[in-house]
Amino acid sequence: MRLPYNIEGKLVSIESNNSGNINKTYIATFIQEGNVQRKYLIQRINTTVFREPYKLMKNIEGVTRYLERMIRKEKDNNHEVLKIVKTTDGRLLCSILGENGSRDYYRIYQFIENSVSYDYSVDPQIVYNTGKAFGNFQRLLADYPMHKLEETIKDFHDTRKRYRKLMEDIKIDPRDRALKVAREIVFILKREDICSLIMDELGTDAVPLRVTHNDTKVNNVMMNMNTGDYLAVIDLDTVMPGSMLFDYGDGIRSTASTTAEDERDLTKVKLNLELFKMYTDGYLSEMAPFLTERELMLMGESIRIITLELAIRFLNDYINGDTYFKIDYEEHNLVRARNQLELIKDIESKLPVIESYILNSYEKYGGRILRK
Ligand code: GN1
Ligand code: MG
Repeated sequence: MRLPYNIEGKLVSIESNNSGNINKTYIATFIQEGNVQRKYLIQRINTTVFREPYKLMKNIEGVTRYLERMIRKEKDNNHEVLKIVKTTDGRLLCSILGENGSRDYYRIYQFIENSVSYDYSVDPQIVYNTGKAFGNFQRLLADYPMHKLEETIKDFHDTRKRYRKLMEDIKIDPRDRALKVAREIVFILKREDICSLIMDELGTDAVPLRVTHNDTKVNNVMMNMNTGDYLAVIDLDTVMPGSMLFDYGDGIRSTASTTAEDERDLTKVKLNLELFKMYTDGYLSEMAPFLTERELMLMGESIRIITLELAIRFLNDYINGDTYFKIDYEEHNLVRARNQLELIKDIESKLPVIESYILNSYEKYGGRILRK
């Protein structure tokens, strides 16, 4: 297969990369002039999940251009922005006829040099900088014209709808799996009320719509492998208007858990409070001055809400026969769901500590509401 790109030099290798639950990623290495090695990220977009890939790429182009301008304006020489490589005829994507007659959509990004991403890290500096990277991303995009953004996945973080969909699909139970997960379903049923906590106010002055990332996993920040600082936020497919609460909560869920989200040994699954604190400090060092009082008050709960949302999504996919997330084995989605439910238990037991730390950190980083 030949992709219509003018990349200088000689292709020396293409490797498949298994991170990410949705798109398929390859890393291509070229030898260019002066014997310099350059890497490129080739991704096939999952069009079952992202139905309108051109609109998605338009979002990414708009946001990355804007971020570049902001970084230059702030004279920030330490951080970078994801760079799209266009096709020979200037397009953001190329489409190719796939094996079964369907269209496959590919895009290429420049690999960010001297960078590394972590699926898991207990290094306080890395965790602090992960929170800072996502806080910085939100702060820089605060005035981005939101109307220009397409909704790449409708109702992506609508926890209420995610809950309702699970309940509907349980009734249909296409793979006869619901009985087996009765305990998990009851656990979720008991927490129905928190599913509307953010959603009921989203779009009001209290919980405003902001330009958000919506997939703030630890591995979506490329870190500088020499300094440990963040280099760039990646995986911009879900950049849409949303709440900062889902971004913050998801950042903690993914960065401060003591295990990967598919660890089977549930006795190991906990929220690491030290890492929670580092992430919170990093995030608030960028965003504290801009938060509303209600946002601040909901930050602790947001961690529980987004973890519940993920548990719901994984369990729903298991019940439906694993049609959304990539799986490596038969019960992968069930393992993920159980892991997230276990994490919720630990988050709940620590909520008072979590909430009081958020207020301390907020004051430390110049938040003003509490001093009124
Ligand atoms: C998916 O593909 P990846 O790993 O970046 C998912 C996120 C989930 C995450 C859970 C578009 O992200 O919402 O939080 O898996 N992305 C989409 O690991 O559904
Ligand atoms: Mg990702």
